[in-house]
Amino acid sequence: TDCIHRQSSTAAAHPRRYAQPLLESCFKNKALLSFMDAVKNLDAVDATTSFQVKSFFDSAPLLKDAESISRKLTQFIHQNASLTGSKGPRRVVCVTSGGTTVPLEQRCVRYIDNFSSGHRGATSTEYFLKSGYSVIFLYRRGTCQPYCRSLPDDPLLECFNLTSDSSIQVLESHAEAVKSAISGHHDVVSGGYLLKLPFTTIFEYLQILRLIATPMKILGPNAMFYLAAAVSDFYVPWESMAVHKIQSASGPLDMRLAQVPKMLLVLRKEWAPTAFCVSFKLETDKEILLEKADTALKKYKMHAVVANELSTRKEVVILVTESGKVSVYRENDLSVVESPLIKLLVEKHSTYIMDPNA
Ligand code: 9Z3
Repeated sequence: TDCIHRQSSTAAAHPRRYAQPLLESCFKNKALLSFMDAVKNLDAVDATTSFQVKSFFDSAPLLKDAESISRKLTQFIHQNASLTGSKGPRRVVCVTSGGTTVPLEQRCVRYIDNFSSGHRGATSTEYFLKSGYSVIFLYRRGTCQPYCRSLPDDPLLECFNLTSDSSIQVLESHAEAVKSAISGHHDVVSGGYLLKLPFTTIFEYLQILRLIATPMKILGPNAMFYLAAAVSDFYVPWESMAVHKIQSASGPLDMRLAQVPKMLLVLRKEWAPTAFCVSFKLETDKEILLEKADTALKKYKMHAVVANELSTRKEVVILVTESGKVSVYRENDLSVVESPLIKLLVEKHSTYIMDPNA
């Protein structure tokens, strides 16, 4: 491209003499050719996004335990891919849950966070498992876990008691919740149907998501991505981040955040081209919610987008697909909106599996 820039300014001054050689050198330039290929294929990830995605991963801090995560994933996916139930091969869904943090210092003392409790991801995981899916639960450390919804915030201190002979007793008031948490969790973990992978930062989240997508490819259309995590839109690139704790003595903090590259289209087109992909759209202004969800559906080629508003997210969500918009409500105060939502998505996934190219 340097060469093209240099030649194009000279060529601008002498158009006839330089036009032909300039064109030839353009077509010999591999970067330009691959850019033109990308432009020809409008469905593909554009060159700018590809470049931003590459820079994001190249400069991200190395993922600790990448090898052991990959090993666990390969084993989990191969084991589940060999299972067949009454409805055909076992389906596997990657559920992402909770919010990503954005560190402000490499030796991190401070970070930017968001509100997400992980309730949506944890509850959805339970309903996917109930529907016969195996689940890779990619969750933010410390957020809500599957089967723990009915437990108090501090289960150890609030559910259990020490008796006079030093044995542990479950308080009667929490006995049912503890029993169902233990048995629900035990069944799916011992059956090999649930794999939990934790993340904290945006760097860990996106690196693990990419690691998950690669072995998921062998599942073809039986794979699903259900992206409920609240992912940071802005971050501090690792190489421009302060190494040590930022000092307050230096005065007010002036900081420029870069945009996190939009990975949804990359996931859909490159990492997991045959999987059924569901993303979430969150807004606080309901006037723009549906328009934004529609844009996400088209721009990132999602199979479905779940639109939700911050204040009503536990009561209603709107499922946006190419065939229209459906409002999904929880049945009553004791039920959860994830129950009808997952039922609907499982139906859509079944239709997709029958004809992925429809
Ligand atoms: C969601 O919209 C989830 O439903 C919530 C769930 C985060 C609202 P909780 O964890 O809340 O149960 O407390 N997740 C996606 C949010 C998001 O970051 N979406 C991006 C966007 O809106 C697209 S990936 O731009």
